[in-house]
This record gives sequence, C-alpha cells and structure tokens, in this order.
Amino acid sequence: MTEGGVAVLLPILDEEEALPGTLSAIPRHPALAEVVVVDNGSRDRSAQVAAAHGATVVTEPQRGYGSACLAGIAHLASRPVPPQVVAFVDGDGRGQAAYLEALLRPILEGEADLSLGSRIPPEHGSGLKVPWHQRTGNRLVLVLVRILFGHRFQDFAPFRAIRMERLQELEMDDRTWGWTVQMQLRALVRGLRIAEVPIPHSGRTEGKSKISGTFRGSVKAGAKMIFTVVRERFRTTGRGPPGGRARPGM
Ligand SMILES: Nc1nc2c(ncn2[C@@H]2O[C@H](COP(=O)(O)OP(=O)(O)OP(=O)(O)O)[C@@H](O)[C@H]2O)c(=O)[nH]1
Ligand SMILES: [Mg+2]
Repeated sequence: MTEGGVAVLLPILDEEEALPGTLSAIPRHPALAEVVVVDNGSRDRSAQVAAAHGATVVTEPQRGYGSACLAGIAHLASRPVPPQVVAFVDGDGRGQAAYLEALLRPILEGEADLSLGSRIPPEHGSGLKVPWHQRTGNRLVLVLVRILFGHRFQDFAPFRAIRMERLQELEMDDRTWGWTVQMQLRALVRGLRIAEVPIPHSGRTEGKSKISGTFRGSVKAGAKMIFTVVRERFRTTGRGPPGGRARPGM
C-alpha cells in the first residue's frame, strides 16, 4: 500500500458505552492512517469518548446512517492525502473490528475493490442468535436482489472496505439504512471486483440497539432496504446487464 493508507469510518449514534471496546479492537495495521467517528447527533458523550481514544470526530447533524457515512467520506476526501481504502465499522462493532485485517486482505492484495464482511449465520458456527425479524428481513432483501439483479449476495452487513476512488465513482447518495444495499448494487452494476469475506456474527455487547435489536427497528430498516433495491433497479436500467465481476463466497 502506497500513500494514503486505510481509514476506518464509524457512523454512530449514542454509542458511548460501546465505543471504547470497538476503538480498542481496531488492529494497529501498518496501513492504518486515520480512525474517524462520525457523530450523528448523539445525546451522550460519544464524541468525547471517541476523541479520548484518538479518533477524529466529525459531526453530522442530519440524521441517518448514510448521512453520517457521506460526512465521513467528505472529511476524508478533503485530506491533503486522502486514504486509498475506507473501512466501515459499526459503533458496537467490537467483534467485527478484530477481523479488519481479513476484511482488508482482498483489497490490499489487489484482488478486490469492495470487500464485504458477510455475517456467518449461527447455524454455521458463530453461535449467536440473530433475531427472527432481522433474519427474515435480510433474507427478503437478498431474494429480491437475486430476482432484480441476478446476483446472490450472502449479506448486507455494514462491516466492509472499499477503495476510496471506486467509492467516489459510485456517487452514493442514500442517507438512510439503504446505504449498504446501494453500495453493493452500484458496485455490482459498475463491474467492481467484489469479495465476500465470512465474518462470525458478533452481536452488541454494550449500549442500546437502534435497529435490528427491536422488531420495529428491523421493519423500518428492512422497508428502507427493499425500497432501495427497487429504486436502484430503476436508476440503473439502461446501464447494461448487472453482473460485474463479483466473487461470491470468497
Ligand atoms: N449515523 C447514524 N448511525 C446510527 C443511527 N442509528 C444507529 N446508528 C449506528 O449504526 C450502527 C448500527 O446500529 P445498531 O443499533 O447496532 O443496529 P444493529 O447492528 O442492526 O442491531 P444490534 O447490534 O442488535 O443493536 C451503530 O454504529 C449505531 O451507532 C443513526 O440514526 N445515525
Ligand atoms: Mg449492531
């Protein structure tokens, strides 16, 4: 890896309890250039906790997971030397962060532009029970993508890494929970090389769930993801058949 290195981006809301564990779990990879926490209007001490752990804190008042991601990317793009790779980690992502090197490997070895940390379901050994509403919603979105885009993704998990230049070419604009779906579908349609790295599913161990920990949260996020799949299908019509150079199961 030459200039720029890897930046880790954490879009967060009210994560003061989980952040210390997550930030400490990020491996000190030689290519790691910056850790950016985007605070999306937290009512707790998330921003202070992030700064105390050495992260750059970016504030984004407009609510939404995608809004926070966009603010973080704008911050990184404005750096004198922008990073070459951006990795996304959730605020409660202590368990994911430990797998950062495995996630980055396909990109750093020049095999992929986008590397997706796909959660291994508990029946395959991760031992963690995913709530039924989250499992059902996720499956529904995966099936819909298969029908409308002809591609079998394993997951739409937020833990992922992408080459900065490729990310900017995707012209991402989803400000909500459609963010992960939009990124994968646009990467597919534009022919990015996609790797899916199996990551054991590790649930939240600190702080409060905002999305799939509750039935209401799952329904809202699921509806947004389904809407995003359909919208992206219409938006990308005429760009040629989807397919890309995805490498499922890698
Ligand atoms: N920027 C932003 N981030 C949010 C918002 N709501 C939640 N998040 C963050 O999004 C990530 C995922 O939220 P979680 O509450 O962990 O949702 P989940 O992973 O589906 O569910 P659990 O892990 O079971 O709690 C975390 O980093 C949250 O802090 C929001 O409105 N804006
Ligand atoms: Mg979580």
